[in-house]
Amino acid sequence: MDSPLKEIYQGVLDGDMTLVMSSVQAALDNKVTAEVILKQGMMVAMAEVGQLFEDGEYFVPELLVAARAMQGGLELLKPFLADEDVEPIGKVVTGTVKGDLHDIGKNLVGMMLKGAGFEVVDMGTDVSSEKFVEAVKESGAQILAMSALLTTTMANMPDTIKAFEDAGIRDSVKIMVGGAPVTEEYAKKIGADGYAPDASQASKIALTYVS
Ligand code: B1M
Repeated sequence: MDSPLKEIYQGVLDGDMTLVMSSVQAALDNKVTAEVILKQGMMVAMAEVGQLFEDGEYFVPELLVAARAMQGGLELLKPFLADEDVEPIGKVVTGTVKGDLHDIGKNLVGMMLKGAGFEVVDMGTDVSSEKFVEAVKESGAQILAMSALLTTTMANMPDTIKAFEDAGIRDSVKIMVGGAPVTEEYAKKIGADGYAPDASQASKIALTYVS
């Protein structure tokens, strides 16, 4: 790993936002692409943070500072991933399902969707089925992209799909799902229209819904 990437990795692992931000800037200055910084620096580090948590070496405070450090780095990458100055080709409502506070992956999905030309209505985290329905109705979005990071909260995805059916608007919106515990098989089982394993796939699939 090159030096700025090593520092980004170490910074996320240590929850050192200052180090992450300065090394992301250094990598960008050295013409390292946002994609490489993200995939080879930050995401590898976050996977390691998750492993250390599973092994009982890290606890929730370490997860929190690692997440804060990663968000700091992402802010610097945002202009390279999301283009805010283009006429939107469609509207997507994004959000993390009820009971779930993880938002880094969902934010990345939002950035890539913006980069692909979509307007994004971000509902944040811990979003109830009713709120998702309301947001799609109010915004007129063609697509809903839901995220879940916990095996316990992914069960709120089918509940949300049912809420769209109950509201009589299921056929007017494409529903995509994603997040670490979510699989293609699960997406099919719950009646979602699409599944994306990562943010760039999510934007590619969303494009097929508006073309
Ligand atoms: Co939590 N956490 N966490 N956590 N956390 C996980 C998810 C966990 C796997 C860690 C572990 O045990 N190894 C585990 C879940 C186990 C399970 O359910 N099977 C876990 C746990 C247990 C918990 C708590 C219960 C811990 C506790 O309190 N005892 C608690 C739950 C709180 C809650 O939500 N109610 C908790 C809390 C937290 C923090 C708040 C401290 C923090 C989140 C901060 C934040 O997000 N602002 C946190 C973190 C940081 C993690 C890990 C370490 C990292 C998650 C992350 O940001 N990854 C995580 C371990 C891991 O994932 N390895 C873990 C980076 C991100 C870029 O990846 O979100 O997967 P990801 O997104 C990917 C894809 O999944 C996809 O695209 C992205 C990449 O391009 N994607 C989508 C995501 N959403 C999509 C939506 C789409 C499409 C694609 O729509 C179409």
